[in-house]
Amino acid sequence: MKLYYSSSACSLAPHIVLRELGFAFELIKVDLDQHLTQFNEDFYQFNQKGQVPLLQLDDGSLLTEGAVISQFLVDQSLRKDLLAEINTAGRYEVLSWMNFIASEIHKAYSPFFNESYSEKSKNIYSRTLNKHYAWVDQQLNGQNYLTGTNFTIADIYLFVVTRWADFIGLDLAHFSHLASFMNRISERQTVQDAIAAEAA
Ligand SMILES: N[C@@H](CCC(=O)N[C@@H](CS)C(=O)NCC(=O)O)C(=O)O
Repeated sequence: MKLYYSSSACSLAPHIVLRELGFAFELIKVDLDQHLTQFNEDFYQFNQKGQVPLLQLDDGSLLTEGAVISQFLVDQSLRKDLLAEINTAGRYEVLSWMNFIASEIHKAYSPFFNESYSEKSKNIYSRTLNKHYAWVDQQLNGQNYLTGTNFTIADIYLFVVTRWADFIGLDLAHFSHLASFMNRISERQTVQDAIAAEAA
């Protein structure tokens, strides 16, 4: 398998999932501004959306959308702790989080990485993020992970997008349960290995 990624982008989530599962994979770096892979290939020829993550399977087929790639990867494995089996309540609880993170949190960061947004617009998105994180912080009160005691792909995705708060100067320190969660996830070896590999 090949994972097309950009350093510290949302592609870090399926990257961590690949390491958690112990799958063999190749990382292909993409320059999102130039739309070029590390081999100087036009990235649009692989993904017309021009976005990472993109997963290429050994048979050449392609899969986009990070939240779905993470689900797909776990479903190829025997690990049921990262995402419970189909038709179990636990699975849909995790998927509900995945959808919330993708649609409400992940995309609320996008304006901060786009120069065409005004400061006024960014302030609106800051307030939106604060509102969502206040709710997330409450959910993490008294539990280590989003769904309770079990580490799942939703925790990985939340960790990856919440790292961006530092990059954009969004202060989340007052959300103490969230801060503990971020420390907890950052201590995992797979997370440290993925971040180091992307920084190399
Ligand atoms: N809906 C996509 C969004 C992916 C996305 O936003 N990727 C960003 C990096 S975090 C990207 O490739 N941005 C470049 C672009 O949109 O041109 C997903 O969840 O996988």
